[in-house]
Amino acid sequence: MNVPTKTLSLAVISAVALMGCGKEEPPPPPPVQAPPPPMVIKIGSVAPLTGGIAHLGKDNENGARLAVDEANAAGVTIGGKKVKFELVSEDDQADPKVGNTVAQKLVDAKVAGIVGHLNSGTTIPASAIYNGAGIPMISGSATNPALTEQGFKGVFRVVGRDDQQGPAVANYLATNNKPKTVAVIDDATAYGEGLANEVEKTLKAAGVKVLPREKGTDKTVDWKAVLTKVKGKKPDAVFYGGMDATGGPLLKQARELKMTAVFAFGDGACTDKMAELAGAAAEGLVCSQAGIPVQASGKKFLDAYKAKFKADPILYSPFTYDAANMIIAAMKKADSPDPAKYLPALAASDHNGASGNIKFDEKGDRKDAEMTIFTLKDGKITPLAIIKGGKSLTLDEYAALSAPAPAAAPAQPAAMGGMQGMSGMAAPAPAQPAAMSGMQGMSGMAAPAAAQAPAAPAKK
Ligand code: ABU
Repeated sequence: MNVPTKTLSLAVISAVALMGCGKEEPPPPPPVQAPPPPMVIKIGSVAPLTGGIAHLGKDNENGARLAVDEANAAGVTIGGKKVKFELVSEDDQADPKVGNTVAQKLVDAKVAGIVGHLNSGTTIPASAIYNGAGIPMISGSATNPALTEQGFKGVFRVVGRDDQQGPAVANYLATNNKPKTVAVIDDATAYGEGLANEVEKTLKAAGVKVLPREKGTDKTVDWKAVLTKVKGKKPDAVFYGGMDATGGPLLKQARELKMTAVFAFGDGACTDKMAELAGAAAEGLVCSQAGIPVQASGKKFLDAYKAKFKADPILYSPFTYDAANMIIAAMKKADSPDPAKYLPALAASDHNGASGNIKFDEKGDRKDAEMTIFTLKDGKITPLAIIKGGKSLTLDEYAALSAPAPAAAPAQPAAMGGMQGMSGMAAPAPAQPAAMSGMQGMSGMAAPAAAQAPAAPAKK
């Protein structure tokens, strides 16, 4: 570049003149320090995201994702460092073998905690993998008692157990529908068969005749042969242990065969999906869930879920939301994401979540888990009664029980947020007075698991 000699001379003269005046250029400002990157803490979410019950798997994943996103938005500091939670989601396809493969994948990815799996059949074998790796896990939906009977100290669930749910739905059926003979069908999974066993045991104890067990699989959608055999034995009621993807066709085909028996299902088939799959045939279905109904899970949670996912929660997302929040809260309390350090805080949790207050017993089961009995009415599963501590409550009674005392609730709208929408959503079914009167005499039906299950072995 050619610089004119005159211009260059002027610049040199100016510089010398400045030096001569003793003036210096101010030092450049120190470079702005970029904040240190946040510490990333991975939390695993695992459920079937493909296949017949992908809608339930996605619902479970959504609950955990909402909790993680809310924590990141609020900002969390652990061990003096800003943290960013990352949800690592895996699809176990509701298959125990795939479940074990993705469980190992999550361990290899160094997740610090697990929310999952959905099915008892995948959760039970995968729990041994997480236990071996020292990673705590909380299932928001697996109800087979065997999960927490293994003595694994990092294994928890935030729903009730099938040795609570089976007696609850069977006693409801026996008391309100008074069947003389009941057919019991299951899908040959850890969940379906286990729950059917509990129902059969309770019905027999109540003096009800139970027909020899009929079976399908978790893929069966053609039930005609099984139903034709069952119809010939003229049962007054049919209980099915299985999920909604198979229960819907079963109910639809039963009505096509002109079966008039009362049908009763457990939590896996206690969703609005039943009306979608079985149409009008689903009306009058009796079913149970191993926790409070989603309608009772809190306005804050319901609104946040709908805003984020443009859909309503289906079944157990309030429970996976709570599970993820409990893992995060335990890390904060221990001031460490190290599983060995936060596990004691997790085991000692006293968490007021979307699904109510959660404390764990020595096995890792939820203390005093609620059970809810529903009927399918106008295409929606409609809660009839919430069973808590051996008592049967309406939704409004449950809401009143769950609301904090007035003195502790200066901001009532927020405090009551969870329950404000309940009355409208829990319109009593026409049969409710009869149903409830039946339930009232059943104080033993939902005895806490602690009173029913064998003593826990020492935790491994
Ligand atoms: N509890 C309903 C479905 C999940 C399970 O297999 O336990």
